[in-house]
Amino acid sequence: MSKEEVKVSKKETDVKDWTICEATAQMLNRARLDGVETAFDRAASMKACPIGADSACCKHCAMGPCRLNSKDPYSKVGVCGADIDTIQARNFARMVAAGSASHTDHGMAMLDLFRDVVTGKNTDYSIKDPLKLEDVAASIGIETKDREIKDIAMDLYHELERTYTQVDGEIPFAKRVPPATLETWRKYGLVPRGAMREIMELMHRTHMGVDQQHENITRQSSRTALADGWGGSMVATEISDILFGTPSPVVAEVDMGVLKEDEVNVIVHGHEPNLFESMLASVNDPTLLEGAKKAGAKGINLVGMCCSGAEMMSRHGIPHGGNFMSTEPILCTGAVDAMAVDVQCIQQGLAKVADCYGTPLFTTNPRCRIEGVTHIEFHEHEPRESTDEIVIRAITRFKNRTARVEIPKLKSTGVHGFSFEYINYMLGGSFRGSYKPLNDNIINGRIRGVAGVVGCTNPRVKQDWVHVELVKELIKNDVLVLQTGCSQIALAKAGLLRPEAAHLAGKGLAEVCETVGMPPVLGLGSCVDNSRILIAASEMVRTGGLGNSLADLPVAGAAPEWMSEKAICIGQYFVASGVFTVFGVTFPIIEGTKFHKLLFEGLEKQGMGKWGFTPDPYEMARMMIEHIDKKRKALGLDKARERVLMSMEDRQKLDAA
Ligand code: NFS
Ligand code: SF4
Repeated sequence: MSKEEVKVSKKETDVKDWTICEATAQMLNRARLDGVETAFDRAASMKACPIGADSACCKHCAMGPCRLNSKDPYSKVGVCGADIDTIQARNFARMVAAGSASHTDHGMAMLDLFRDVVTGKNTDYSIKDPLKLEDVAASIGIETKDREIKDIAMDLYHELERTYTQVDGEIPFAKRVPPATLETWRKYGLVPRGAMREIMELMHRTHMGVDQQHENITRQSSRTALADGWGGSMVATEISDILFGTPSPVVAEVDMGVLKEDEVNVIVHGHEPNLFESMLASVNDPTLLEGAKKAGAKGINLVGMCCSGAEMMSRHGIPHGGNFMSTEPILCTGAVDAMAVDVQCIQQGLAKVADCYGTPLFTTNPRCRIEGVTHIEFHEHEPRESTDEIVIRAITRFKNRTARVEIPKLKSTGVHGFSFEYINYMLGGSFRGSYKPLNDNIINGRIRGVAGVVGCTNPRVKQDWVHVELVKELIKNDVLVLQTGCSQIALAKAGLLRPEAAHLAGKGLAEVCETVGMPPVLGLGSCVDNSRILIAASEMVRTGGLGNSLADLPVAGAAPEWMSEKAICIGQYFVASGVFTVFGVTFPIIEGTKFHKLLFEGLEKQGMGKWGFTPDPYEMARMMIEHIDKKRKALGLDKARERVLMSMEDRQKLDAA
């Protein structure tokens, strides 16, 4: 396509084909008028490389890069002789390694902060939830009775550090895994030692000329992924809860309409809650508020985006501006007076868009700098230095706003913050919480099963559409949906995270929602909070009546609009934990290859879960429900559901027959 043609086709595409998020669509039109380019434009003009999309290429050494034939994958091998299964398994493994590294490095940063708080080196943060601290400590065998919080905390720190640095043995949270699942992992050598060791070994094994057997590579991929789900991510969640508070339901507003024309708007976009917590303190500082007033603003409006945004929304009800694919468009409102980013999912394209609208963009983390962007480093021992400075710059920008301000008048109110602990309490409905009511409702068939719908948005598919259609389809069929990350934001915008959405649910699920007063879609927080889903699933096994291992549960997972390596890692740890997990958009493996068969069939035969793929939300729902029904049948629960869902009329018909 020539440049001219690209221009024409860009004009011809209706932005409504790119997104169902109306605020994002409005801003994409604004961007066009202003001649500003976003990732949506770039995705439309850059075709995905077909060989790369199939993972049929390797550039692990300079004898290559080697390209195999994706149509006839066994017709060729790489210069070293590597076949398609080796190449695909290695590429997949490296995605897992990168994803696991991202979550575990984030978790380790949280743990570093925790250590400094416990030793008194850092006094800017404190332990907000000592009860959770005791629970987590007890869950991994630390004595908590009659002990000082500080002593328990120090022991907990030392134990959890093993999640990363241990060279031999099993990571601490392996103690939380249902015994039958743990047995399977031990049998195949999948129990992680420490994340650093697993990631290192996986990188080693995928180097040119090392592991060249796709099954063996995949075992290490699973082990590395589990070091994320039951390791790095779980530590990130638990330590964040201990330091910043365990979420419980809170009402929050989502969508671009949360920006305020007459206030200084500060957006924090990224993944680490410590920066955001400090920003929350800065925007409430009387001196800075005074400064904002002097500049003519009514106040300072703090808004989150992506995952730390989802966490802050779940913990404190901080409004959320939108998910991943809205991070560039929101800048087109002209209303953003500063955007502070830390790590992960920060598109380099933000720099140019921010520049076009005179929005100061700041990087804050030593791990993430962007060419041409001002870096104001965030130091945990002096957190306010960075965030105060960013707020001051935002106030200055407010005073000198030149961009035309256009804020889409769209926002949706929902309930967020369903931590594992709260679900326990909510369902138990008493002082001593319990998952028994959830299990009972699954056993009696009112709830058919549970689905985790998570993950990114991706300009290769219509933003939010696959998420929303899939979730609607699932709840209509009595599947309770748990959500995290950008998916949760998509459904919040669509209005499904409120109790009133129960009318969209099937009869059985609606009845449970109405009795408990909960939405049919529960928002759990950020992507590292997928660990809450693992903990909830383990509790379902422990509570009883639904089998012995995680693989026995009538549950399924999905990332319908995924894009990141983190998502692949999450998928792999769900699968290795025993969950059927379906991805949309594209899948980086050629169908019909041995490696494809291993992921999509073989792992299940080993007592784990398996992968599934379809870009179509209705087909995705069908696959997940079919799997849930298969598990119900294996548990002998298939009859119960028919009984409970039968209407009076049906019953009479049956009697008459
Ligand atoms: Ni998850 Fe969070 Fe969103 Fe995808 Fe990115 S923000 S960690 S990777 S895009 S869900
Ligand atoms: Fe080619 Fe083998 Fe080198 Fe990969 S490792 S680039 S397949 S020669």
